Amino acid sequence: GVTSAMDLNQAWADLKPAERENDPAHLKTEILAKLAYAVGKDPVVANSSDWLTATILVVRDHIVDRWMASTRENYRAEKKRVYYLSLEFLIGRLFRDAMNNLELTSGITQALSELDVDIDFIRELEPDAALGNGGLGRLAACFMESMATVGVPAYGYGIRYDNGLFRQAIEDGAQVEYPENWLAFGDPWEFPRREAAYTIGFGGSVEVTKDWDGATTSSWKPQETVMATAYDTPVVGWRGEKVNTLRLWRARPTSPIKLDLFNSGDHMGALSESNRAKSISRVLYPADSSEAGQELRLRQEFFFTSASLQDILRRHLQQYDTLDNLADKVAVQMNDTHPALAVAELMRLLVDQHNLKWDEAWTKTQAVLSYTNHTLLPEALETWPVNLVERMLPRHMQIIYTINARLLTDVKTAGHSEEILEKVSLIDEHGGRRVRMGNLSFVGAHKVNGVAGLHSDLMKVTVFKELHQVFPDRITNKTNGVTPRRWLMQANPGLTQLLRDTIGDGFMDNTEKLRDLEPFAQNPAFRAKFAAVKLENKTRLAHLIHERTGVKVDPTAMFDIQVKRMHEYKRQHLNILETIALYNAIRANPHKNWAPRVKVFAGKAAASYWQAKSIIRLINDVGNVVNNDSAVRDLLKVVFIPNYNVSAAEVIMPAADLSEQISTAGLEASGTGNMKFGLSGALTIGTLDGANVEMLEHVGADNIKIFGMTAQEVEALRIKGYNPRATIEGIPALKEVLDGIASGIFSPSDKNRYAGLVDSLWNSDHFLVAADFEAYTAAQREMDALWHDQDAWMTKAVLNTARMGWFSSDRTIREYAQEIWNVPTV
Ligand code: GL9
Repeated sequence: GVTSAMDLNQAWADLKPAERENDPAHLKTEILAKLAYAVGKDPVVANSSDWLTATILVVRDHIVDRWMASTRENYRAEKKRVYYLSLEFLIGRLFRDAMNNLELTSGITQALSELDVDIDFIRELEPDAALGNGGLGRLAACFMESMATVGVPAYGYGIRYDNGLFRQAIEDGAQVEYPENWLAFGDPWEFPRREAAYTIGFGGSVEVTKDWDGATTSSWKPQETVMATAYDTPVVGWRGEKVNTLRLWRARPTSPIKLDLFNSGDHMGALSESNRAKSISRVLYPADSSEAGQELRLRQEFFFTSASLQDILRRHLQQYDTLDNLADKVAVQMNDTHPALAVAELMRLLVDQHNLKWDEAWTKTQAVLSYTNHTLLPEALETWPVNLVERMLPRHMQIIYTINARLLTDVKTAGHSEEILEKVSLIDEHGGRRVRMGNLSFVGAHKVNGVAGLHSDLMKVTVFKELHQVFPDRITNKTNGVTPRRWLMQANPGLTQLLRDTIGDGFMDNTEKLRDLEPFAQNPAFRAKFAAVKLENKTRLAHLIHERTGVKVDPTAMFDIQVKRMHEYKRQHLNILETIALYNAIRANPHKNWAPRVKVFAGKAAASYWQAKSIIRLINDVGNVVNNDSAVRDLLKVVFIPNYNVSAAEVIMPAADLSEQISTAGLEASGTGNMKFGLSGALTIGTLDGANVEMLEHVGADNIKIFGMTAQEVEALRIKGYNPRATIEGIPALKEVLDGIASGIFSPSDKNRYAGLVDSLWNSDHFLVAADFEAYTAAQREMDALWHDQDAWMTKAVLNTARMGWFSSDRTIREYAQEIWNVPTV
């Protein structure tokens, strides 16, 4: 009989992914069909972008069937859903990721090659979706992929920024920012959802009505409204078993143009309201661990939080028709305090719109919400002026006051002191009243987590000391992880193949199986293959470096790499100062047995962060001098790769011999680059900070170089009083470096260029660069010695790969699922 399209689709979806057609001939037909009917091009005239779009649409079709099946199954089985609210999703490119997870890579590569299309060439044409700043946003992207992989039904909710993180260029050695435009030619992955649209209010007043029994109902009458409309991107898990949704909101005006104004000749006025609405989803704030402060940022935060919660309640009510079981079916994770208004907004929706009693609403709110803290840096802890919140969100401010009044009463009743009361309060009363978003998140959540063991411990004695005393069971640790699909299988195909040939495919489904590699660390033949893969990856990076900076580097030298956002606490300046000291030492003693090194840096600085920009410029200026000094020959090269992003990281991580993780102890909450490097067999030189502490536990002290002050020692030194001047005077090599910089050796045309940077080290050195300088130098010389024993180096490198399996984000997500969300995993 006749087989319907539905039946065919069903048959297709029922097949196991491994059995599914990865047949090049079939895929070729599909690609040609897309090229003609979706892109509108004849193969004869199609350009590379056309082929990429056509191929992406084919891959997308393969995802869609599984996406619908997943969604249908979650609904049918009445599964609890997890909602990950994040202002940032740093997803990067999706083509290779989706293809890999569907196991279509070989088929598509072959199909394209038969069509005379080079997959590696068109792959690079996909824009890198940079809807995030750094670690926090990339973590959200890894989590989305892992939630799909371990079978947690999940939605990511965020903002569909027109412009992601700025593009960084280096001009004359300095960072210059250019707007980024990832949507210029549309996004083939996304599905606009016209039907999913919500009204978001701002400003106005609160109306109170008295019911017949004297109870009051509050109702917010916003003065301004904007529309949030949804764009969905499917997120496919490993082996294509489950597909979740990333739902990003775009801001649109409720009325696109005021026609009366337009007709009366006020063309600008007619559009101003529309522009005000659209500006909410216009651009990602390029603020790295620092407070954005502006009103537009608070509007963004409320906009996506409110749209997401309205969507969540709508979906829940449509399925269950009651809110009684809300906490059994819904878990909402607040990624940092950016969605902290969820506490007040969920209360408002439950109490004002769904008529729940306060206590019942509060119980549900706490049971649904949980909060992840990502930093202890005081400047990054969000607070908003009470008068701003009052003006923009009058009803939310009332709710926050009520939560606070009840909180303070409870805490007082429990016998806590005035001093504790003042610290747990949601309002900071010092110097202009402000709402503490961290406290609001903590109080509204049933669990609060840090992102590495040390970080979670420090939370209990610093930012949340008093709240932890009052609620001792609330803080828990969830050490970060990274997805091995992107950071091992896709970024490092050479190593992946070697691993499969050596220990079989088990590690691809469970990275703990990488442990099977341990015995091979002692096997010279295996080490040689491992070293060959590393060399191939370094050669690839050497090409990228040459292409982007014009500098030629030798792939057989040690690749010593520090890539991450530019920030004083991460201490790129410690690295470059030590590099200059090494340069001085090589010049003084050119024929010593130095280990040839390529020092690689990359990372963006917030546009207004002068000190960070100054460090970028110094790195470039130093590179200019060192790379052109024939006296150092090829013993030292210094390069700064412009425009660090996810795609660059995919080339950089697998090519490192040495990974720099040298933050002032106690300040890097976790770090995740450290894990990506380690997985690809880089040795780490680092402080006992963030997840480095746990990396030490997993790889063993012989296989990681830890140096410098501990977090405790840092604190003790600060209490005792740190004297940078005396410290620098006591380290002649460091003094020589600083004097050299100050005298303009690296900036002959502008001798004062680094006065600010150098002075701040002499006078305050808040991040203890001088205090750790000697320990860092000694650790680096140990790495030199080890480099000369390549067998010993490679043994440690192999053991790093073998023992990094625990740092898979699958493990992290399983922990969240079990201990915070109460959802099963597969
Ligand atoms: C960060 C921390 O600084 C990192 O140590 C941590 O690994 C990540 C993810 O938990 O979160 N917090 C933070 O604000 N950023 C982080 O990277 N900053 C950016 O994302 C730029």
